[in-house]
Amino acid sequence: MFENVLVANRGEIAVRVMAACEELGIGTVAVYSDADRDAGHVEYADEAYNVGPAPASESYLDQETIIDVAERAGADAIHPGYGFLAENADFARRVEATDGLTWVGPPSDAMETLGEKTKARTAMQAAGVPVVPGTTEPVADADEVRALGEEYGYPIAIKAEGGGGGRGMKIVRSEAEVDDALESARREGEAYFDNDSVYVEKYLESPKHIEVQVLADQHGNVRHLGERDCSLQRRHQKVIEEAPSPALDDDLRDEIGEAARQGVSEAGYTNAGTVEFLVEDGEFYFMEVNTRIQVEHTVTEEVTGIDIVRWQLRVAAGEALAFDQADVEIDGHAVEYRINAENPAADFAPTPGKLTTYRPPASIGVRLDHAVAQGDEIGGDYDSMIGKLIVSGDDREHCLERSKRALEHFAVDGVHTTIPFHRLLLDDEIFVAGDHTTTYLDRELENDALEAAVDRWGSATATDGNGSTAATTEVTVEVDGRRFDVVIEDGASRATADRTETGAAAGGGAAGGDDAELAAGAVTAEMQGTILSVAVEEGDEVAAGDVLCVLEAMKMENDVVASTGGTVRSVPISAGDSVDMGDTLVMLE
Ligand code: MV4
Repeated sequence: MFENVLVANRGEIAVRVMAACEELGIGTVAVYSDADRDAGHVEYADEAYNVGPAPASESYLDQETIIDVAERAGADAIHPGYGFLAENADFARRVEATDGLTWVGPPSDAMETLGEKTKARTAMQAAGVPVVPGTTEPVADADEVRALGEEYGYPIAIKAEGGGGGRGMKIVRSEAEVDDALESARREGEAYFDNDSVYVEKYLESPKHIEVQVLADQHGNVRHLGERDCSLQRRHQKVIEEAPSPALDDDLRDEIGEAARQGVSEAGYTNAGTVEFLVEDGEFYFMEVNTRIQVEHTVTEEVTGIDIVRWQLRVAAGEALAFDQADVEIDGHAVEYRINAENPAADFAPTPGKLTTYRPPASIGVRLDHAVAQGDEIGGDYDSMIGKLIVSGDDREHCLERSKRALEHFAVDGVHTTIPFHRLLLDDEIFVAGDHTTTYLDRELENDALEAAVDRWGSATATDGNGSTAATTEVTVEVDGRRFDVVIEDGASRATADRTETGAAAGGGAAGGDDAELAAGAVTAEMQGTILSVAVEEGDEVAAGDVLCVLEAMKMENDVVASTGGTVRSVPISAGDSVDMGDTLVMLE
């Protein structure tokens, strides 16, 4: 086994790899950029080396410096994590060629073959794995594309050979669209990948994205660890992944797993990898191979009990896989939620900032892979991931119940996060039923719903993207021995509520939204409850202190009163309505 492993990555995956090293008694070497001096992975490692300025191209992607550091630190292996240099066959080759260093990943030759789309298609087809009907050679001109459209039937997809993540892919629905689509696929291929070669496939309208985890050693043993369903994507970004897939039956599951195993086996692959498929109408088609550990490997670990990163290290060191295919059992269900510093209500724009509150959930069924702590700064130099929440349960339904609990108890302030988005999805019929496909979010997700989710469940103090924050102070008060959490708007005029316990006098409580809403005159509910009565209607003139409505919450009747005078513009609630904290009760102007 290795004695000292350099982890050429940052964030949660660097810590995940170091955790596996630590358990195997291996020393750990971190690399970091100027922007990451205080990062979690640096603190976690036994030793750490600065490899350059914040831009990844000058630090985490600097091949020469990273290999120099490995030699200087006396490392005997490099683990690349995901992203950065993980799928760079040239870098793998350089590591392989350096005396005393081992690449913790597949052989560079296998990375090269499987990393290129048409080569991978050819290799898989040769191994008997079904691929989407299409060409394995680039197409010459529009006439050839039209002939293929005739052969497969429209729609077809024109894809850039170097493509990925949806870039350089054009959907063609009729013969008339061929010329324009071909031209733009070539243009994008040239712009993004320096390669204007394109090929053609039959286009599947609404497939599931299913991927199979494989592990292979250097003794010819290849095992698959079942599938993950990554169909829930937004603009080609995965947001939620799960294992097993709610869309496969056991027969299809075995068939896909076996196809993946066979495919990589014939490509001379070793270490961990993922074979991606599209699945539609009970048929599966090979898409591509990811020659690295993936973000979502965690859900497979949870349902198989197999530590994939530990095995990456063991097989790279020459050990044989110690389990047979028949030993791999899928037990229960796991879902991974990517917790990103992004504002779901603003097109998921990243919102860098300081984690003023960071209190993740714990208890049964919860795993958290992260490398941050309260008080840390989420910078803008790398991806926006704060961490990954992985929830396990006996079955999917149980897992989703636990997920609701875990997400409710995930407190983050200072930055926006994807937590409100996840909570919204857990109330979404299609997702809960497992009926979503890869096109679901982009077609069906409405911004109104996202805005409401962020209002309801988002950070009250997140920077709004313009650098300003809605300042609030939270205090806890006891009223007749009962605790209440009260949010006070700093420096803003505020709506207040007089709280009257049924039959007896009491006091305290406040209502209000954020500063922007107050400026616009929204009086919002301070807590979840039921509207008992509404005292005003549109057009009424009210004075400061007038009762607007009565909200029953926690067995108390709360008078919601106007903090300033004005005209009632709208009353979106009526008696009997249930409202959530933050919901608008009355609009004043
Ligand atoms: C497809 C497809 C349907 N038919 N190819 C998008 C990114 C690239 N890696 C492959 N992609 C697709 N290729 C054919 N022949 C649908 C997609 C696709 C998709 C695939 C996986 C996950 C999410 C997706 C979202 C939209 C489209």
